[in-house]
Amino acid sequence: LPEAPSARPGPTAPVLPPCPDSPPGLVGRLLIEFTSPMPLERVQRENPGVLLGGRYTPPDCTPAQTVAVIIPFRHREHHLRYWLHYLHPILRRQRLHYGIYVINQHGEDTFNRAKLLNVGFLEALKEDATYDCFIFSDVDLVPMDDRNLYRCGDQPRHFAVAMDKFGFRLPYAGYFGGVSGLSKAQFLRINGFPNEYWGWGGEDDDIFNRISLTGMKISRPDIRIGRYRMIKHDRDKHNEPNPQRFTKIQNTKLTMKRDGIGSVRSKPGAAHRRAAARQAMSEDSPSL
Ligand code: UDH
Repeated sequence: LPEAPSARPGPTAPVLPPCPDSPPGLVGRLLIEFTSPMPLERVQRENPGVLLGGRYTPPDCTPAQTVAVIIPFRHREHHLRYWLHYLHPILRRQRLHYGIYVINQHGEDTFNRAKLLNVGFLEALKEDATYDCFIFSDVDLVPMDDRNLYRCGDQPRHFAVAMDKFGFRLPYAGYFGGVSGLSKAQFLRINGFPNEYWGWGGEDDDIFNRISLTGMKISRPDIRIGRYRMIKHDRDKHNEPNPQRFTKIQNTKLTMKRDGIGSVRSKPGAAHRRAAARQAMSEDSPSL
């Protein structure tokens, strides 16, 4: 892939008009299927405008936001190929200025989805400090309608409201799993995501609690538009249901101040990331 140019146009670059609020080239409902294998070469060939690092900028307008899409990941290469195949064209039609960050958990310890998402937030900002919208997406979820716009608003956004595996409806009113989006300020306001949910389940409810406890409300697309196909899979190894999840989600109010983006520990560069988190928090969130 070609290398990404610097994030901002140089002084001689023409000033492009703002991208329209409703992108004109959307097609609506999409046919999504996962039958034939998806070679990465095909994804690359069909998305020539996408630059190294999975980055894209519309050629003809200036988007209002810079969007980092963060994917928690381990051993799901063939899901990732489908995801890239479907999502790049959708995000392009939505006229987004975006970058994709696949955050791989190294080794075979118990999976920790929310902590990977925290790491993704910090890694994306380390690469480009202008990111102001963060979309957190499971690797096996593909939107069935490109009018489900991957952008941030004045409240945290839940995108995956109608998944095929839940019969195209919300499984419960407070569901915030699958695909969600927060602006940088919203993310920092809730001290990011919890780092202490090991194994499957509960972390999305903890995030929902954080949002409610800080006085924000979830925004969602219409159920006819927020439809998703999930790539079928068996339960992964080393991601067994977390038996502590029920007790932990009772305690978000107590834990969210000490456990979050301000306390992520990972290798390498953990100290650097903590410094970046502290700096980001002091710039955007004086209340935390
Ligand atoms: N993930 C990985 N690798 C893993 C575990 C999880 O990449 O080993 C990521 C991936 O992005 C995935 C997300 O974390 O989409 C959420 O994990 P999940 O897909 O296991 O969660 P979900 O609730 O599935 O979708 C639960 C298990 C379903 C078993 C169904 C058996 N028929």
